[in-house]
Amino acid sequence: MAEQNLYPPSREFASRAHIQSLDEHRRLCDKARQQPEEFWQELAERELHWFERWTKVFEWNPPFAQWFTGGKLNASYNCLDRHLSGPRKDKPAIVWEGEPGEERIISYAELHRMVCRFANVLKGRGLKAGDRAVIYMPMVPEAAAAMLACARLGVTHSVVFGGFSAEALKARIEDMGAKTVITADGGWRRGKIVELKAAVDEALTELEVRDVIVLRRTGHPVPMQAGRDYWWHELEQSVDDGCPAEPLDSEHPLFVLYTSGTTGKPKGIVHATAGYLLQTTLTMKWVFDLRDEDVFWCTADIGWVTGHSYVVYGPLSAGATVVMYEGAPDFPQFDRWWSIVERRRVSIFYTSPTAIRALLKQGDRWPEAHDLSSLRLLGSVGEPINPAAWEWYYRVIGKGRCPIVDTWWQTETGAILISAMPGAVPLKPGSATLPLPGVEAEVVDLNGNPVPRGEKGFLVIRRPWPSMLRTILNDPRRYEEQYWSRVRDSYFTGDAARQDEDGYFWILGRVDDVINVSGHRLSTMEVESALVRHPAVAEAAVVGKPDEITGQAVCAFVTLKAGRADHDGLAAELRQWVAHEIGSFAKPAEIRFTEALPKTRSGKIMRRLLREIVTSHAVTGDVTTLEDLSVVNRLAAQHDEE
Ligand code: 7RM
Repeated sequence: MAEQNLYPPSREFASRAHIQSLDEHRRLCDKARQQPEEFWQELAERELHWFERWTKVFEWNPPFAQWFTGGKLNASYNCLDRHLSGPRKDKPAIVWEGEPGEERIISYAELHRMVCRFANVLKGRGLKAGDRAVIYMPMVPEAAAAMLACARLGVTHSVVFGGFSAEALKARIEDMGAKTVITADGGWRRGKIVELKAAVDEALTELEVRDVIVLRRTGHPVPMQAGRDYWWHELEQSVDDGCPAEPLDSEHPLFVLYTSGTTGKPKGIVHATAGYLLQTTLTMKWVFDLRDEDVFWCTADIGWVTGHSYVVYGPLSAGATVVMYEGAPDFPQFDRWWSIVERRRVSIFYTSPTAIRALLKQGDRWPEAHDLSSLRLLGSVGEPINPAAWEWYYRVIGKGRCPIVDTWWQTETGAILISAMPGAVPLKPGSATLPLPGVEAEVVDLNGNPVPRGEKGFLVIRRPWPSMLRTILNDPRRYEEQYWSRVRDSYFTGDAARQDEDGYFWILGRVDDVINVSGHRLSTMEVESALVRHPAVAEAAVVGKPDEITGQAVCAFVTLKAGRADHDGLAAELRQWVAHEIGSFAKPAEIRFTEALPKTRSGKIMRRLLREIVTSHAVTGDVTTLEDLSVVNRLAAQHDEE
């Protein structure tokens, strides 16, 4: 399987790369395995600025890890101040484009000033190290500045993706115990305003916070509540340009990011400052092969982990020029992204397979109308990339010149863990290739024994790594249960995988009730809980249905309360309901009304059967514990009629 589809690095690429050969790759892996303390210590010295040196490289009291204990540093200082003493001072840090077409080019010195000023605003509102703030903003430079201002003071931030609803926002503000919300009047998406401030107001109807700080972005009128809501630009009028970066403990919580798990309640993933910053910075070199002249564009929204690690912390810490775009890829036309690549001379481009498939579908004429010759490296993240999408990305976007790094990682891992180093590792389309140095990934059975090469198993990581999550906010028991109890002394990723004869990893998708829609994680139970809160719904079961563009799509089986007839209007209403409860991206693509759901004798919904119905239309395997087999037959038959 392997050989005929191998894409070794070109000599030209390898000769200029940070890591230039498989030998060098292997040496790093060996060193990390044999002398982990020395390995990580040298990298921490080389890659980060420290106010005070650590006393211990790592401490591992399963399931809790600490890295660089005793050390003091500041993420904002590392992303800004340390670049100001040399030529990077006037280098563009952020090249931003608004959806309506405005552009801003912000140098490191200017971004530093923006961040210091906003940190002083936060200080003026009484925020200090250990406090928490929620950020709910569009993709504008101030969103990155707000994150870095929090980091500067030691205020732990939680960015909530602007596509989440007021309900979802409220749950996150509450779980964070945040007293400050940073938002904007709105943002632009497909020519329309996303009403962020309105959602904040709705979220805060039954929840008290001290301050809501509002950036004026669109300029459309929004109500401001006296004594609670403040305009960013007004608070900023009276602050100065300087704000020292707080020396923080290595383990100081930099941010919390909510992600979907097996249950209906999202988990607040906690990341610590030093380890997170080290691995995001390092992967900029190892994986993206970053050089000073590069223009780096990761298309993710800052509301997802990819935006945290590869729009803000990783690239800025590494001193890159980052492209940031506010709006939709298809606005006003399908070539918006390619036009940005051409005009900004993007050299490293990082996006999701869903986006690639959606743009591929529009045909080659869109990218072909643009000069994409500045590109030298492409990246993929969020879901497995299928061969057709890989080929198109490689040929039509990269013109057969640019390696594609398929990067496997998670909100929990903080940084990329499995990926090619593009100057060293030959690519195989669809494989994330090999674990990075220091990452002991394995494919095992439930007892933790490695499965033979070629066989499917659970992807686990055998020992802690610097950017690993530290806990789940307010729920350390769930942290232990979810990640460290399934397979003994190993981190359980929730993914199935296979290793081929060359040791390459092929990620096969989730083994839990998490589905992946457009590279966004959704819990089936989260959507089910949202549906059953609707007055007409009795029960709901949600499964992922294969989708040509989005990878998986949400398919909901719904039973109604007595007296409600199923009709088209209700399906539309339920879809809207889910958008309101979670966010538009969680809307079921399909709702199927049924009289009953297949259950085991103990009353558990048999999602496996529903999955089979939506994927293969037929039901195979063991159904002997089904309470009522006719339910399944009816559902399958209903499908055939459609
Ligand atoms: C970065 C991110 C994590 C889940 C993960 C996988 C899937 C991510 C890849 C991938 C195949 C990849 N964080 N996943 N990257 N599957 N190949 N390169 O996506 O927390 O939102 O999702 O995404 O299932 O467990 S995430």
